[in-house]
Amino acid sequence: MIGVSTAFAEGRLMPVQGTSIAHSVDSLYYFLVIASTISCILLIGGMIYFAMKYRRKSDSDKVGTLTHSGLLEFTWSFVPFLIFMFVFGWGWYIYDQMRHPPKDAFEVHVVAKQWAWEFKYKSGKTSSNLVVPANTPVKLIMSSIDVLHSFYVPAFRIKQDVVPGMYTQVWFKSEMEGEFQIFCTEFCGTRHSEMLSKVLVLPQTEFEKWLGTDEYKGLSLLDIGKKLYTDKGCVACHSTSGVSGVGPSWKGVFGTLRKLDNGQEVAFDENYVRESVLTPSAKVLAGFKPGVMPTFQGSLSEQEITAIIEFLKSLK
Ligand code: HEC
Ligand SMILES: [Cu+2]
Repeated sequence: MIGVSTAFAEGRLMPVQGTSIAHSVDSLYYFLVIASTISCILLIGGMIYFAMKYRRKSDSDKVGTLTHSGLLEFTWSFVPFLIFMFVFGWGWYIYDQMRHPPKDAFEVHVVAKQWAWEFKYKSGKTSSNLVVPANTPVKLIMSSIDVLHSFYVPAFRIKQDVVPGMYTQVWFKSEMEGEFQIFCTEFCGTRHSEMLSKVLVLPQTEFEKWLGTDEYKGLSLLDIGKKLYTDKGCVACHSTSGVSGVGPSWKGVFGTLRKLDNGQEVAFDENYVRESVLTPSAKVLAGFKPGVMPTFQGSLSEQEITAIIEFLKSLK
């Protein structure tokens, strides 16, 4: 994971610079930090120096006549003005680049919801991670189906609100292959902090292979569910035979009432499955330990969860 905390752990001041804009943003940021530090030293240092030098040493010290220097006042106003205008121009230049994606940018649709990201490609493929080719401009067209979210990739230095009822966009060109953390940076409810996905930047050819292969082509939801049951490792803990292992067996459970460890009873329905998969600790089945089942948040798309539900239904 490439977040701010890991940057510190690795002895860097900032997250890795995954895009060209990251270099520009960091340069501007460092300039501001250095310019502010110098101004602070000059100002506070000057103040302390003058306070010492001209302090009233004895009662007989007269309060001197205060005079005024037009040139001096002009200079200390005009020089900061020039610096501010310089920062403004520089910031504008970077911001303008960030706002305007190249015409030929590769487009991906992003759907934000409580509490997951979903990435939709024109080919019809959907993914819970944003998979993109390296060195290619990528434009994200984003919307939310519920509340305000915000799309943030620290390593790319891009951040954009994702708003229900409208589209917002952001673009980047990743110069580095690898895995980068996506955060939601707009508090969006209880599990806001779990709204995590990754950007996976692949070489062009590998990306095309990824995009071209529709791993579920021609499969029914039920077949997809069956495939995921083994591929995602549910099989290790959940049997379909009626015998419980680490987790409860799935045989004949759909549509029944389940007894939880807090004594409540809940219906084993679609929402229960969805919740169990995304946040296993929300409701724990009586007789089982919490914290054993990992969350599949970010590694199962909505379509895949639907497929698992269909598979569960089929296990009479
Ligand atoms: C490491 C073991 C493990 C794996 C892997 C695992 N689970 Fe679980 N699962 C559990 C345990 C233990 C429970 C019961 C405790 C709880 O409810 O958290 C459980 C509970 C559930 C429940 C609620 C079950 C009920 O009978 O009320 C569902 C639904 C579920 N898991 C789905 C899945 C799916 C889908 C996968 C694969 C994508 C999966 N699990 C992978 C261990 C696992
Ligand atoms: Cu969010």
